[in-house]
Amino acid sequence: MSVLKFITSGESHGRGLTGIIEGIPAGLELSAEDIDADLRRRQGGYGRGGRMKIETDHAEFFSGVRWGRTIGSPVCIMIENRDWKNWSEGMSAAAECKGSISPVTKPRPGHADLPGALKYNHTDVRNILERSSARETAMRVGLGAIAKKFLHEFGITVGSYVVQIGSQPSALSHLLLTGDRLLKRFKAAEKSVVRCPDAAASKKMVALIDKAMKEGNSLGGIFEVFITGLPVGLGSHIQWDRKFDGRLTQAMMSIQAIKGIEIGLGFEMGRRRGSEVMDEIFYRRSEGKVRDSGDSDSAEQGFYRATNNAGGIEGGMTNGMPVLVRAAMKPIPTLKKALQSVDLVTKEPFAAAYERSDTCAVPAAAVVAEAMAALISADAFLEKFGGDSIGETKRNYAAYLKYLRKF
Ligand code: EPS
Repeated sequence: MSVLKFITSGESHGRGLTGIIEGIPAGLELSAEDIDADLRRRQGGYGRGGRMKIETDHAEFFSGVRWGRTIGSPVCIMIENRDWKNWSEGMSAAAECKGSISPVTKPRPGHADLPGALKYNHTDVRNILERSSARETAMRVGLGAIAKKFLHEFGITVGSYVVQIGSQPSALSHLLLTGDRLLKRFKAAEKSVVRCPDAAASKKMVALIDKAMKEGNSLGGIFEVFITGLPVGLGSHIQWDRKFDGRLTQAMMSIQAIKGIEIGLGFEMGRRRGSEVMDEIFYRRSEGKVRDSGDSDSAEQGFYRATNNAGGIEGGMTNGMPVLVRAAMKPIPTLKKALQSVDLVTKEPFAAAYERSDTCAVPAAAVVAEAMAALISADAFLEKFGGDSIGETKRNYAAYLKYLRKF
């Protein structure tokens, strides 16, 4: 991140999660409900385990907001872990509580357990799994909601939808859409328990999750995240670490269990010929209907594209088309079906035990990915337009748009 900074803390069964974001300009309207709405979206989704029945995530401001607006100082929020009451000794900071619960010595394959225990010299895997847990993503969604609120001031929307759960695909075409149709998909996804806009596929996905749940197995899947309304020119071609796609994919890949990312046509690009994948450039002189894309994003005079195979990014810069990212999540590694592992202390083999777990968290992961996409977009936006107050950022942005129209 170059202008915005954020950090989270908190263990899954500790007292709660905290997050600090610095760099949001002063004057942004912000309420706890703005954040809670997204926290609820992350908690939903068919296939979650018993933990989500315990938690009702709610953000509390500790700093940075006064009388409903940001004041320019770091914004700190906290989300309480309701499950903490069952763990207050087992996860206590007090030395005298040591030994109040048994250590976890059996690392689960697919989790951070073994590499983390070896790296940090722990024989109690709890010291690793408490932080590697996807519980931490609640705070990313909290901070991401602040970034979304900021982006909203500039007509930028971030959304997501699920396209596949396990072996069950949807009938959704691959990442070629422009603004309006993405928003339509998003609306339909919000009505689906698996966040999939294809109603027929949603039903089959639910049935597949039920089957996996009965068998004590787990499922991964694929989702897409879009960002509409981004102006041309965020990120830069001039250095590897300034490229918008590089920044975005790092953010996506940092989400627990994400194993694959594509931008635009992605891997399919590698299978097609050059003449089939480039997004040709057109120019519209005055207001009027876009030639054939139906894209409301490009209603003004200027350059536009009729396709979006590049997923809105060329040369590491946004090109004015919606940014499109697709990510694959692996199945959750905690299973009823025993997996082979080795005890950290006795070095004896065992079959990894089942703990309370989710069966499928793909719908939730898509909401987390929205948050990460929002944070990266807000950072790149502020890098280009600056501003210590929202008014200043808006003036700077308006001047840029005027310049683009006259270019
Ligand atoms: C998680 C295991 C489960 C999930 C948890 C992530 O929690 P528990 O061990 O308490 O049953 O429900 O996700 C959340 C708590 C959350 O808020 O998303 C894991 O091991 O990653």
